[in-house]
Amino acid sequence: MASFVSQTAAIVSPSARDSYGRISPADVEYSVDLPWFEDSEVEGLATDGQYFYVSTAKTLFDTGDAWLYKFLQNGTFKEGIRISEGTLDHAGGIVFHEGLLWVPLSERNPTPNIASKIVRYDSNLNYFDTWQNSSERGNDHWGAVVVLPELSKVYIANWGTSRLYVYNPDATFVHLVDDPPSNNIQDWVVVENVLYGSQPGSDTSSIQVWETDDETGTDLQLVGSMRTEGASSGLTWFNGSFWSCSGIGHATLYRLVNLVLEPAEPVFPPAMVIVAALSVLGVAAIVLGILRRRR
Ligand SMILES: [Ca+2]
Repeated sequence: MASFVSQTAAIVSPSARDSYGRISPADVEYSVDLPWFEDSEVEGLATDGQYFYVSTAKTLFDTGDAWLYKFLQNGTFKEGIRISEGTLDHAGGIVFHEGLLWVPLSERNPTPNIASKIVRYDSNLNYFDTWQNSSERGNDHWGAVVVLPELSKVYIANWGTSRLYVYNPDATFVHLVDDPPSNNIQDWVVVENVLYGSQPGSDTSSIQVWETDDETGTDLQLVGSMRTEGASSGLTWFNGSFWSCSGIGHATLYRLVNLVLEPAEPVFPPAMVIVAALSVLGVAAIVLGILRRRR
C-alpha cells in the first residue's frame, strides 16, 4: 500500500532542485514538491508549529499573483487565497506571530507608484487587518517582514534590503537602518533572538545570520552566513530545523541540515582604527625618543 505521503505529494529527495534548477547539495535532507502550486513565484515561508504557509508574487512573465497557501509538511494542500489588491501583486517574506500571518504586499517595483502595506491574516487565511503602510516613509517597496518577540520590534526590508524600517508592534515608527549588515534578504526567521535571512546568490544562496542589541533593535551586527543552495526564497524554523521553500511556477519545500556557520570578518569601526594607529605612533615616538637620548 502506498504511504500517505506518496499519495499526496511527490517526494523528490535526494536529487532535489532549487528554483534555479540546481541540484540540491547534501544539506537538504528532505524535500517535497507541492503539486498544487501554480504560476506564481515563491517569496516567503512561515509556520504556526503545525502548518506551513507560503506567500507568492506575480512572476516577471506576468503569470500568477500574490497568494497565501497553507499546507502540511508532507505537501498536502489545506487552503489558498489570492491576496493581491490592484497593482499590489507582490507578497514578500512572511512571519507567523501570535496567531497572525504578517505579509508585505507591494508593487513589483523598487520605486513603486503606490504605498506598500503590511496585511495580516489569521491561521484560516481570513483577512485580519492592514497593520501599516509605507506612505509616511515614501512609498518604498516593502519586501520582507519579521517580528522580534523579545525586543518587541518589527523589521521591514525594502527591495534589495538597502533599508530596514524598524517599528514597534503598535505600528509606530522607531528608526530607519540605512545599509543593514546584509543585502537582498528574501525572507527571515527569528530563532532565540537571532535573525536568519535567506539570500539568493549567483553562485550559491545562503542564510545570513544577524544579531541585534537588546534595547532598541537598531544596532545590527552580521554574525556570519551559512551556505545552502536550498535557501533562495522562503525561510522558517520548524521541529528543530531550518526549512525553506522556493520555485517559480512550481514550489519545493526543503528541510536544511548540517549547516555550517562561516563567521563574518570582524569589522573595526573607523574610530577604533584611528585610536589603534595613534597608539602605534605614540609607542614608536617614545621608542625613538629613548634611542635618541642614548646616543
Ligand atoms: Ca519567514
